[in-house]
Amino acid sequence: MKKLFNKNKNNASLNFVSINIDQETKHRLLSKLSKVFYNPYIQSTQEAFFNESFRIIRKELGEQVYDLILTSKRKGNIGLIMIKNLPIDNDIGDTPNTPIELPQKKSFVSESILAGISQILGEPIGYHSERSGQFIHQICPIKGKINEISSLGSKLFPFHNENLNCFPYTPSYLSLYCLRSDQQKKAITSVLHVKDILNELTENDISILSSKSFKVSGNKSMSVNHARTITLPVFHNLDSQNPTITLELNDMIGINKEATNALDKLKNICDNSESKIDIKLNPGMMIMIDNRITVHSRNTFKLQKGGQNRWLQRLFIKSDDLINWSNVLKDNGRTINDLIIK
Ligand SMILES: O=C(O)CCC(=O)C(=O)O
Ligand SMILES: [Fe+2]
Repeated sequence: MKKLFNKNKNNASLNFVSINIDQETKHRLLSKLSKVFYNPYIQSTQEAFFNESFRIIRKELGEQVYDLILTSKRKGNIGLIMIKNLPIDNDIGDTPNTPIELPQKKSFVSESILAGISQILGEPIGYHSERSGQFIHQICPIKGKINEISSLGSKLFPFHNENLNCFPYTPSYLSLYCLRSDQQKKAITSVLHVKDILNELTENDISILSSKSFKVSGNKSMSVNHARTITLPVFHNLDSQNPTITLELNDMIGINKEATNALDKLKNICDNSESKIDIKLNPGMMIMIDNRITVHSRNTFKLQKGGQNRWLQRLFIKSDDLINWSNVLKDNGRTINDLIIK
């Protein structure tokens, strides 16, 4: 089959940047960020928290690393940025038990790393119906939801993009920061570039998958019963060199037989792709994933007793101003009122 796009030396179209923070910078960041006292989980101090964390990162991350992230954003074709050896809080406490339970820890080092570095790419955003509108999400297995196919479970969470039911007001990036890995170190987050999916499909499949024939409904981690269902294509902007993707393998259904068959084929390609980048997140490791040009997944992992479950923190970022976000943003300029998206 003729390949539509050329691969890079990793045999994948995914361009990714990997950064290692040196020990001196790590200690400096820990010392400065330990003193951030603005609470990211309280409305009255959230803005001050975002400003303060960005100010410290701007100053202390080091010009080289800062510029590398900024340049990656400008290029627009970097699907994944990985940063290792970042500091976390001295005592992180137990993994939270509910999606909106706040961490027990006394400082906000991990939150400041997540928010400070993510702001190099754009503005943090939240969704009214998701996790009570919180910006920093605790990503860990939640009692009663562990068998759910979502970021609250521990079962295979197949390839997806974030918050498709709010399309086109979907995050441009999602950032994930690891505070605790699963004890067996089996959890793997995988990222796959849209071009590597397109390369495996026939012209006819691509044409079906570019039609508005795929239905998705409310996100499982939405805390309010969110009813919006949307029908959209899987592939967009195919006439450019930078196609984009909106896929949710778990929830999406084809609206007719042709669409269902094409989606099945797509699922098979994603599941068996040799071009995906597999990442084992360790404490102090952060990834920023472009939610427009890649899809991501996570495999099954084991639960742990005594507050020791795997624990990530997540933040959504918007950097895409081609659409008019102001139509759906609340007065704080950050919360998307998904209840009014038409
Ligand atoms: O647990 C992971 O590694 C990723 C989960 C996920 O897809 C998400 O939080 O958006
Ligand atoms: Fe996700």
